[in-house]
Parts: sequence; structure tokens; C-alpha cells
Amino acid sequence: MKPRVLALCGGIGGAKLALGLSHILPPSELAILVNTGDDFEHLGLSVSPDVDTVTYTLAGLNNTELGWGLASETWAFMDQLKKLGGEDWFNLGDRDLALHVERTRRLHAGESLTAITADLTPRLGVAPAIWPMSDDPVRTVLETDEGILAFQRYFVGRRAEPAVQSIAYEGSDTAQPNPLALEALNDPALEAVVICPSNPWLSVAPLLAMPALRAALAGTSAPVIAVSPIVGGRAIKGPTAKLMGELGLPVTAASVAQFYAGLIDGYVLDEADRDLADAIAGQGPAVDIVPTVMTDLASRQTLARDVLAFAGRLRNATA
Ligand code: FO1
Repeated sequence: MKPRVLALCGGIGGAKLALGLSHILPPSELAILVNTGDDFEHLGLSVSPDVDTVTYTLAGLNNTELGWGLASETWAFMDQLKKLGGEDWFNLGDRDLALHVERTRRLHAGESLTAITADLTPRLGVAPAIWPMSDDPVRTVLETDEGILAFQRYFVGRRAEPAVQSIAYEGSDTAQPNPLALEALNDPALEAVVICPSNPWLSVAPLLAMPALRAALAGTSAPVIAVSPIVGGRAIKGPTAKLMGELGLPVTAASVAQFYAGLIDGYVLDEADRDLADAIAGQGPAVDIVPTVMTDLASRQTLARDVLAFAGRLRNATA
């Protein structure tokens, strides 16, 4: 499969733009490369939260209140597990459980996460390709004021409350990025790479930490465009702003552009951050200013169209 557009994303925030892209592109023209640094083994099951959030979102099955899991979920399994004194800090809904059980069975049978995802996602009604960033384990681990915490222990178990000192992406040095993504990035016909407004340090960095993927992104002929997850000095969702403060970074869209320096050709800034445009452009990327806050399907599609139009202008400028 040779997509025209490759989107890079994590879970909730990034999936919104991925959904917008999926509504304006024919399915064969879009592939979504998803963070697996959040993946972990829980209760003997292989859980891939970001792959699942993107899957459920594109299938229209996602739980919009929680931001993760399935809509109209029931929790009998968790209620019973709690009664039995089992581990109840991470919630697996009754219907969501089926995905983890089936994925785990097939992984144990020797199939790759990529192959399993390619088979299961159309069964749930997802048409574009969803590619896990790697079939090898990469695990995000945080050094915090409460010690070293695996990602889900930090994010869900401790609600992202501990102060983060540093972040490691264990296994990223040796993990082989998804070969389909490398092939897409090397294809001269690729028209755009979109870094969705996911948390740069928690959701996008695990992808960039794989040397071969970073090199392929740096070398692709397609314009690479990042959409800022920071608007008016605040994160749209999740602990991005808190984390940036802890890492000693000013909580601005400019800090995110700096994080992507050298990799991106274009940066999409919200209208609220217009005053940062010149400073960011001075660091290298072309800047586009559009409304980036996605409140409904229409705004997801509008942002997707704006990003692809920006990519078109960048392609024409270098042609
Ligand atoms: N997030 C929570 O805040 N609490 C949960 O209990 C939880 C369970 C869960 C189960 C399956 C799944 O696919 C995702 C789940 N998430 C939960 C979301 C997830 O852990 C994080 O949002 C992502 O890893 C960050 O992108």
C-alpha cells in the first residue's frame, strides 16, 4: 500500500486529526503510524492503547466522555475483578477486553502486531491503514519525583501527577520501525507527512527515538508538517503543559516547534498564537495560521483540509 498521506499520532488528541483526514481522503490514500510506547502487558494481556484509541475513533466506536475505550461500554469484568481483590487501577471494559484477548492470542501464536492490526481494524469498520510504529517493543519510562515509572503506571496509575525529570523510550535504539512506514517515507509519490497534535514528548517522541524512522522522516521528499498541540499557552488535552513546565520548557507553541526543529518543513499554529509566527518561522519551518481547536467532526475535517492545503503549497514552493 502506497499512501498519499502519512499521519503520525498518539492517542486522543492526535486521533481527532486522524479522523478528520480519514473523512477527506480515500482510504487507500491515508496511513496512520501510531505510537506503541504506551503499550504494556496487563493481566497477562497485550494492551496497545494508542493503536486502539485510533482504531475506535476511526471506527466511530470511541468513548467520547472517557477519551479512550468504547462507547456504551459496560464494566462487569472490572467490578468482579475488584471484588476478587485483583488489580483495578487500569480499566478494561467488557467489550474492549475482546480486542486485548484476541490480540494477545495472535501475538502468542506468532503473528506481528502490524499483521494483527491490519486484520482486526477492517473488522471494526476502519478503512485506512493503521500501522503500529514498530513490531518490536519500545516502552516509554519516566523518571519522576516518585521514582522510575512505566508509562501506564505514571499516566493512569498516578494520573500523571508525579513531576517528571526525564523520559526514556526503552528499546527505541534497536527497534525496527514499521517497514511499511519506511517504504511510504521513501516513496517520491508521498504528498504529506502530518504530525498530529499529540503530546510531542509522550506520544510522538517514541517514534522519533527510532533512528531509522527519524532518518526516513528527515530524508522524505514529502513536506513534514506538525500541528501544535499547544494553543494560547495551554494544552488542548492531557498533561502536555504540566510536563513541559517540569522539563523546564516555556509552555508555548514555539517550544513544540523547537522540539521538531530539523524535522519539519511546516508548522501549523492556532490563530491565538499568531504573535509567535515570526519567531517560529525564524527557526526554519514555514508557518500556517488556522483554527486548530477541533470541537466536532466539521472542525476535524477543516483542519485536515487546511493541513493538506499547506502541504500542497510547500510542495509547489520546492517544485
Ligand atoms: N486511561 C485512563 O485514564 N484510565 C484507564 O483506566 C484506561 C484504560 C485503558 C484501557 C484500554 C485502552 O486502550 C486505553 C486505556 N486508557 C485509560 C487510555 C490510555 O492508557 C492513555 O490515554 C494513553 O496511553 C495515552 O495516550
